[in-house]
Amino acid sequence: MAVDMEHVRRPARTAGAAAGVLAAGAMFGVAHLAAAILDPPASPLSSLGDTFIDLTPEWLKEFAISLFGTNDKKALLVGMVLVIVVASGLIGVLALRRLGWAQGVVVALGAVVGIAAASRPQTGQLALVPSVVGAVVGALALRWMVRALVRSPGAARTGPAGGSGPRDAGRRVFLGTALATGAVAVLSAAAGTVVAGARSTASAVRNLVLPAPARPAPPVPADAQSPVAGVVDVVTSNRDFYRIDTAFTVPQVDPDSWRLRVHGLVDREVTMTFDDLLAADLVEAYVTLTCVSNAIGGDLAGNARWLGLPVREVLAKAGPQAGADMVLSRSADGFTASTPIQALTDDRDALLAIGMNGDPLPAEHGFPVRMVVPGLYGYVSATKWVVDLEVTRFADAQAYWTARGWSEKGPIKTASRIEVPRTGTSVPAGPVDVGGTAWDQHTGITKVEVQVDDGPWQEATLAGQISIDSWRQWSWRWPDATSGDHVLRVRATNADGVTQTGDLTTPFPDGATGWHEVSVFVQ
Ligand SMILES: Nc1nc2c(c(=O)[nH]1)N[C@H]1C(S)=C(S)[C@@H](COP(=O)(O)O)O[C@H]1N2
Ligand SMILES: [Mo]
Repeated sequence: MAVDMEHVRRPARTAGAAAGVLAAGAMFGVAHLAAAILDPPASPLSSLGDTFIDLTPEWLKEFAISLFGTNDKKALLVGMVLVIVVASGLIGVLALRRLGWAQGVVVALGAVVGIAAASRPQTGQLALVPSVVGAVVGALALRWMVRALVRSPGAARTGPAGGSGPRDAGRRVFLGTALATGAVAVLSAAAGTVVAGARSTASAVRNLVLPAPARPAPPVPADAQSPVAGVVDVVTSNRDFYRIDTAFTVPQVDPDSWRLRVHGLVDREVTMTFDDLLAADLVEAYVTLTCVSNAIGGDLAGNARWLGLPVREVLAKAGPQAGADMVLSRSADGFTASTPIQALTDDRDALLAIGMNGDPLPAEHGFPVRMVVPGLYGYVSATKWVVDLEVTRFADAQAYWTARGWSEKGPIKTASRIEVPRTGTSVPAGPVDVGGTAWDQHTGITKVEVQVDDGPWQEATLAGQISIDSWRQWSWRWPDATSGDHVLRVRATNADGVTQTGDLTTPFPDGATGWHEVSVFVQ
């Protein structure tokens, strides 16, 4: 009897699981297409991903970033798909015994995903609809496939000795329903992607012609690039620029309907349009952005030429009131950063940027408008897709990361790294060229030193300085590397004469400290 049951159930169970997974595919595909038509950010996978990111506890996020780096979103996507496949497979198996319950679970899950979508800041009033429509289609597809399975006498009701004729016929019916469901899943997902792509800001980014700056950036000195081959480009291309944000899918903000609202502790509210920005006197400046999560020697930093309107001019129009000490900037997707008002009103080039290295901001770097503030880590200043500035007080409001325990103030710490030679590589004995990059935005770097093993600190040659807001490259010739294992260490000194500390700390809560070192083998 037991053996018999095994024979009866095993194929049906697999088929049930397959039906569950296919139904989920149809559910997500149809919901994606419906969202692309009604409200693209309401697509279920992206709103699930965004919700997951916002709910992730700090330790898990740190762990994910340490494991996957800037591929954390791809990793999350793979993880979500795996969870959905397993869960829907189980629902499919449940459907073999309790079809009604399984359908109920599908519709309930659709409602939960719909609620997640509707609670995202960038979705509109119809955000619940796509997931619910998808879930209804998924539940119907599940019913259709499971009915075919259960009706096929060979597959579900009789043992292996049962007649092969009816069993094959039943299987064919099931296969037909499964194929049709799979086709619905694939075609609707593909159509949704095409429609969402057509509605994206890609063409707006392409078609935007940037105005000439009223105040161009001074030219890059001819010697700004370290002469050592292999050191990063001193101006980072838009393609190579690191990307860090909480957005699972890149927010699509239409420049024509973009508005920046300035409010809070101000004498008068100000609203700006994108055309207002284009018509303003724009300035251009080289500014190096750095992420607070950057590890010692890490690559979460980039230097670009930004074009934008000084934030202080917009604030001046609104007239900040006495007592305000912070500006809470908010993005279209609900991210917030709390920036000391001082850094936005002094004479530095804190910008509402619309251009990056001569091009409109790429969508993933904040199109159409982002903030760039020299000297502060991105999490407290560099809001992409910015739509709102609230003049307020640190005592009255928290921002996305500060509410999660990161420091309220995020001045960038002096940092330096060795880019050549790379750690773990071997180099020939004799003279070895060493090079890298150091930064202390809005103060500037005036000295870089290198140490071999426990020898004396030796002064490197600084490359030309683009601006005190940009990083600065350096080079040093190791005169006579002798064969064996060696450690090279670097430290920088800023224009205030303060040398970077060698004390090792983690990025949390306000940025890592410590000297970068590389281990090399000299042949
Ligand atoms: N809307 C939005 N803006 C954001 C973030 C974000 O998550 N959402 N992350 C900030 C952080 S932590 C950093 S380091 C910088 C990174 O900017 P980039 O991706 O252009 O390099 O963007 C900042 N601006
Ligand atoms: Mo960051």
